[in-house]
Formats: sequence, structure tokens, C-alpha cells
Amino acid sequence: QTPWFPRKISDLDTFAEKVLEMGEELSSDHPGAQDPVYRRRRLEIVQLAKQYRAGQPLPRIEYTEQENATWREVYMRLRDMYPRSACREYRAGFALLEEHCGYGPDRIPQIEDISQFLQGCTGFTLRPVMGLLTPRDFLNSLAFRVFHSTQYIRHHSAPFYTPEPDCCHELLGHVPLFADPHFAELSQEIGLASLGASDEDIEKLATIFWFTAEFGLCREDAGVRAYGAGLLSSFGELEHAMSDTPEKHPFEPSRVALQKYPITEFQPVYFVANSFRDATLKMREFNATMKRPFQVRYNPYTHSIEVL
Ligand code: H2B
Ligand code: FE
Repeated sequence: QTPWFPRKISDLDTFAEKVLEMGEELSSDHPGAQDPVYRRRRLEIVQLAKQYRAGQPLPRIEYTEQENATWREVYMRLRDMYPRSACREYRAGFALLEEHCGYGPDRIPQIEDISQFLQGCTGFTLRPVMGLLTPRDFLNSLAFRVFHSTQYIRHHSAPFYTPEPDCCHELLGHVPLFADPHFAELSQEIGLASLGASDEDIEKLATIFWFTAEFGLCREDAGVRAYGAGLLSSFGELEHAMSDTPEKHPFEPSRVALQKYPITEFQPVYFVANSFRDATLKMREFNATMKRPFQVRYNPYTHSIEVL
């Protein structure tokens, strides 16, 4: 029996209250777990995500001086590394965001502005989210070119660490690449494959997502560069990934899908794509090998999934 999957963009509203952990509560190892002011603030922000419905403007958050200061610290440190570590498409997207969406060291940009801008680049839009979604829900939304973005920021006591996605990870790690048409296509390709997929196939696709959108490397004339958000939002791991310490293998979906990985340490293995275009074509071939008794197509005019 085929697992349920969203057919129209408003179906994504059903994910709003379904978060894996740290939705409204923090785990005990979160740097903000013992700080009541932080917890109250985070709760205030995630409540807006919980109430959000498709089609509404995204919540605007008036960030505090302390929140903007944490952003500044992360931003300055990472921005210095992008010229020699980030891939060309990332740097192009980042420059556009600086120009059009208020990216800069002084304050946290607003996801409403970013979403409007990305929509004009690739049709990608953002939705606010309370925390970690299940891999199935998260991947399903990519089929609609929708990316779920948290809006709270990590705790100020640990600006270079977060155990959960926060706005630094989303806005500095993920967002710039959604301005690139080929990366957008690669992301949607993974999303479309996840619709109604078996649990086993979801695990494979989540692993592929991990080694592309989160920790992917790509080849350029100048050498190997990063495009994964987990690298581009963490200067420690970005440095590690650029070094000769980890193993690097060519991106091959059937091989990547079976690779085990640690989630709390630097990755010992990375995969290098030749280009987003090439990775998309390889994904398409891989997806054709997955058994699913139907085909799907996204209709951008109606924002809905057609089942063939
Ligand atoms: N949820 C949220 N909110 N952000 C993510 O980046 C994310 C997620 N990543 N759920 C997913 C899981 C990813 O690690 C894969 C697909 O498992
Ligand atoms: Fe991420």
C-alpha cells in the first residue's frame, strides 16, 4: 500500500504540528535548555510556525540585539571562508541575497523577503517550521519546491554550535543555492522520488539528501568546493571537508544511498558531484530504479502533483 503523500501545496499544512523532537521542547543537551528566557523566545517563534498556513505571508520576526549579535558572529566567520571554499553557484546566490534580501552582518534577514526573491529565481519558496520534520515530510515538500526553514537562532553562549537546524543553518547553509536553477532541479528531483515511496526508499533518499544538500562537495576548475549546507554553515567542518583528511568519492546515487554516516561528528566520507546538472541526471536514473506503481509530475501552474 502506498504511503500518503501531499498532492497540493496546502497539504503541507498537515506537517506544521508534526515535528520529530525539539518542536516546542528542547533536549537536555541543547545549549539553551537551562535558559528560561531563551526557551520562552524560541517558543514564541515556533508558535508562529505552528499557526502558519500555505499562502499566508511568512512571519516577520523582530530579532533582539542579542540574536542579531549571534548572527553577526556566525556570519563574519563564515563569509571569510566562502571565497575559497564555497562553490560558484553558492557564491553567486549569496551575492544576490546581499544585494536584494538584506544579507549582511548586522541583522538576521527575514524569510518573507528571501522567499519572494527565491520564487523569482527558481520558484522555490520557504515555509516556517517548528523544528526537525520527519525525513518523509521534509523531502515530500521539496517536490513542490518548498523548503522548510526555522526562524529561531542558536543560543548565544555557543554561536558556533547547534544541535538542531536554526536560521544560521537555513539562511547561510541552504538558501543561497535555491537561487540556482540546477540545484533547484536536483532538490525537486529528490523530492519527487520521495512521494509515496516505501520507508526503505525514504531512508535511501534521506541519505542522498545528507550527502548532497547537507554535506555535498562538487568539482570545479579550481578544485573541490563545498555546496552542502552542513558545511557552509559550520566553519569547523568546512575546513575539515576542504582538507585531505576525509575520504572523497565521486557522487553515484546507488553507492551514496547505502553509505552509513555519523550525525554528531565531522563526516569521514564525502561525495563529489561533477555538476548539479550531472547529479540531477544521475538522480533521475536512480529514481527510475526505485519500484513505485505510478509516476508523478509537478504541475507548476496549479502547484499540485499529478499522478500518472
Ligand atoms: N527538518 C527540518 N526542519 N530541516 C531540515 O533540514 C531537515 C528536517 N532535514 N528533517 C531532513 C530531516 C534531512 O536530514 C533528511 C531528509 O533526513
Ligand atoms: Fe539542513
